[in-house]
Amino acid sequence: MPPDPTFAPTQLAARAAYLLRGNDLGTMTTAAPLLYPHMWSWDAAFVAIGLAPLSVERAVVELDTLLSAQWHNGMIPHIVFANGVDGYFPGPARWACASLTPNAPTNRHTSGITQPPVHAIAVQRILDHARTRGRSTRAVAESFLDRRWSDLVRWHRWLAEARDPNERGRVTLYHGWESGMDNSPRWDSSYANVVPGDVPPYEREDNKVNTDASQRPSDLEYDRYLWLLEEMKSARYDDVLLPKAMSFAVEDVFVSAILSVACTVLAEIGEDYKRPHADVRDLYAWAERFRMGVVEAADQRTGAARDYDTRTEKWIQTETVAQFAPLLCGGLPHDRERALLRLLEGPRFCGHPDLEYGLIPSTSPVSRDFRAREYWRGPVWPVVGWLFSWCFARRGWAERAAVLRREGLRQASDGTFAEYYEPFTGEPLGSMQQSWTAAAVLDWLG
Ligand code: 9WN
Repeated sequence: MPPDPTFAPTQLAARAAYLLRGNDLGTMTTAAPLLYPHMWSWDAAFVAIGLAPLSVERAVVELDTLLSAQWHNGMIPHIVFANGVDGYFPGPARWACASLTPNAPTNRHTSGITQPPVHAIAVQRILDHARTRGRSTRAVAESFLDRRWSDLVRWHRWLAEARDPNERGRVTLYHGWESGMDNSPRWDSSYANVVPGDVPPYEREDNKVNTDASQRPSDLEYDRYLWLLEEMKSARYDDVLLPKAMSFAVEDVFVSAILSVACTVLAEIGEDYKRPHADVRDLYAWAERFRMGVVEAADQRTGAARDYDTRTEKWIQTETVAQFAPLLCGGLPHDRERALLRLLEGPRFCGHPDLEYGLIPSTSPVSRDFRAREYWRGPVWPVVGWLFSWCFARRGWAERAAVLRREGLRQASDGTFAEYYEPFTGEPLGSMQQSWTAAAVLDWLG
């Protein structure tokens, strides 16, 4: 059943633009008005992608705000807190970053972990749009690049060095939130080894906003999330101490594929805009290292990629969207890539006969881990569809990119701009008015 009402493309674009305007605090856009009243790192990059067709200038401000909160070691933190805004837990007091580490900025409150590095894609989209505008807009985009180039390279360098010190080609995460796919079944076995110790008392805010418990992580999951924060704090967020302090440490194949793509994109920008040769060379080298790391994580027959638990030294095999990481960055031998595309388009994922839209569920509907409504355990996340469609277009798979765009827009035509959707019914779930959902629509319609 098509959703009712549905909005035509021009109406939908207007509503998406209106939504971003409404979520705009001035120099940052909240990830969502109630549930997420601050700036999130990968959300901000997608928001900038959505803002670019509306205003290159405003898109630049979004990335400038994020980068002005970059840590001195190069990390972009996963949350930049809006000044004086409460309503999200864990907030600045719980993270206590500035009092624990000199790496944290002192002029901004941030969290102490990171998120997927999609930002170079936003920079590319900004430059693309700027090229179609007048001279003053082009100058805004180019001076942004002058101002922030070294920060962007430092960000990628931090991921490549601090989070892959042994050059295995995969980014290590110390918290499931760092993956952006918080409670994905990918992390269940690793979280099972996280035994919460003395977690200081806390009150969740998320379940006051979203009162349907079936759509959010459980209390036990939250205890573990909060325990990992305590472990990090005991290591003072120190890159060198974290590997020993943390009871959760996984090599994330999806983040690694994103990093590989982002390094290539930034290197290409560097070549086009005549940035230092040494930076471009490093970026290409990291792109290759992480592509190889992803390929090494792929099943020999199906090409499906796995994460790796560095605590237990075991590969993690689950049927989630992350299996398709090699399709983002490339590098698989031809036959394995064909097999992986068949898996994606077949009945275990997009081709499942009961799906409302031909989109990628976060977990395969035939997996025993699948939960149709529960956050990253099944629902379709629009922004993930956008990422795949953008990568597919880049890889020359125009038809596949177009299908994801078409289905993504059909799903979004209900006008709720939901955070995620129930795969079989198309019911909007989680937060409504989610900024990155509107951003994906704006890019698709731009
Ligand atoms: C924790 C903001 C963020 C997204 C994540 C998504 C969710 C936060 C939460 O919301 O995570 O970072 O409180 O559940 O999982 O991908 O960036 O939209």
